Amino acid sequence: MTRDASILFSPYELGDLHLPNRLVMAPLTRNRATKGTDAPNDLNARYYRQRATAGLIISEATQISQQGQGYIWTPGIYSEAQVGGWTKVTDAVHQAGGRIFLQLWHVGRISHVSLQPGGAPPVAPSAIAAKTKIFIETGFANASEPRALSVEEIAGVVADYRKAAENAKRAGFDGIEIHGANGYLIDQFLKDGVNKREDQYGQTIENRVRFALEVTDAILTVWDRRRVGIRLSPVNPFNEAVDSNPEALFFYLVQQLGARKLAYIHVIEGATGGPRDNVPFDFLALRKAFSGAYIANNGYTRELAVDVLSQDRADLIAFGKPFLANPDLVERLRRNAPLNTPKQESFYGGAAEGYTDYPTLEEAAAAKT
Ligand code: 8OZ
Repeated sequence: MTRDASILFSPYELGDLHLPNRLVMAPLTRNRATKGTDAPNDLNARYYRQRATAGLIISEATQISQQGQGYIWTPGIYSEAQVGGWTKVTDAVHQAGGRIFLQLWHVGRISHVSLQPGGAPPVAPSAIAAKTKIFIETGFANASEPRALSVEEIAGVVADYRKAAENAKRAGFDGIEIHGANGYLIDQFLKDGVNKREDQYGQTIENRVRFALEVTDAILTVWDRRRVGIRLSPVNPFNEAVDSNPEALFFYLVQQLGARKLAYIHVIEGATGGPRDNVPFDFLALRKAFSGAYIANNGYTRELAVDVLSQDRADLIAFGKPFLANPDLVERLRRNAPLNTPKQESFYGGAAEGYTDYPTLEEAAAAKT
C-alpha cells in the first residue's frame, strides 16, 4: 500500500446491520432480466454473488410496477416470478457472506408507451415530455409524452411502493433503498423544473417533498427504519431534473427523513459520471442536516475515498463502474492493485460477456500461467 488506506476496510454499523468495510456497490442498471417476465435469473444471481465482498450491495434499480418501467429488460418486484428470481439473488449473496438492499424505482415520465400497460402514456407530476432517449426493444426512442397523475392515482402509486416493499421482504433482501434520484418519479416531484402542479404536491418545498415522504412512510409500515435508505441527486441534471434552489429543497427533505430516523442518505455529488462541482452545493452541510449515515457517490477513487472517510466527510463510499468491472474490488483496493477497465458497450443488455466475465486478480493471474 502506498498510503494507509485501512479506513476503507474498517467495519461500520449501518442501522442494526454490521458491514465489514466501507465500500458499497452502487446501483447499476444492466438490462439483463429474463425477457418476457423481467424476473432476475441465474446469471444475475451469479453477477451479484461475485460482488458479495462489498460492505453492502445496492441492487440495480427495480420497477415497483409495470407503469414504473422505463427501459427494456430491467427487473421488477411486482410479480411472483420476480420475487422468485430475486430470492435466488439474495440467497446467492447471503451464501457468499454478503448483504444486499433492493432499490425501488418508478421512472415516471422517463418511459415509452411500448413499455407501459396497454400502451398508455407514462405518468408524471406534470404533463411535460422529457427530451431524452429511452432504450426499448428496437433500440433508442424518444421518451413518450406523459400525462399528469391525479391525486387519487398518486395514492395508488404509493400503495404500489408498499406492495413492492412487502415483496422485497419475501424475496429475502436485507433492506430497501428508495430511488429518489436522477430525474425519475420521486425526483420529478421534488424539483420545480419539472413539477408544475398547483395542488398539495406542487409549488412550495413542503408540497414537492410530500410524495417522497408518503413513499417513505408507506415503506416504513413494512420495514424497520434501520433497514431503509434513500438515494438523492440534488444537482444531477440527468433527465432534465433541475431545481431553482436545490440547497433549500434538499436540506428540508433530509431533515424530514432524519426525523423518521432513516438509516442513510446515498448522495450523488455533482453530475453522474461527470463533474463533481457542476453546481455549487454544500454536501457536508447536507450530511450535517441528516441524523443517519451518509453514503457518498460519484467519481470516487481509492485516494479520494480515503481522504473523505479520514476527514469524516462521509461514512461509506459507493462505487459504480469500478464494481461493475471488478468483482473483487475490495481486494484490489486493499492491495492497491490495478483495476479492470469497464466496457461501456456491454453495460446495458446482453448476456455473460461484459457482465460476469470480468476476472478477479486470482483468475487473471491463473490465466497468465
Ligand atoms: C443508466 C441507464 C438507465 C437507467 C439511474 C436507473 O441513473 C438509472 C439508469 C442509469 O438511476
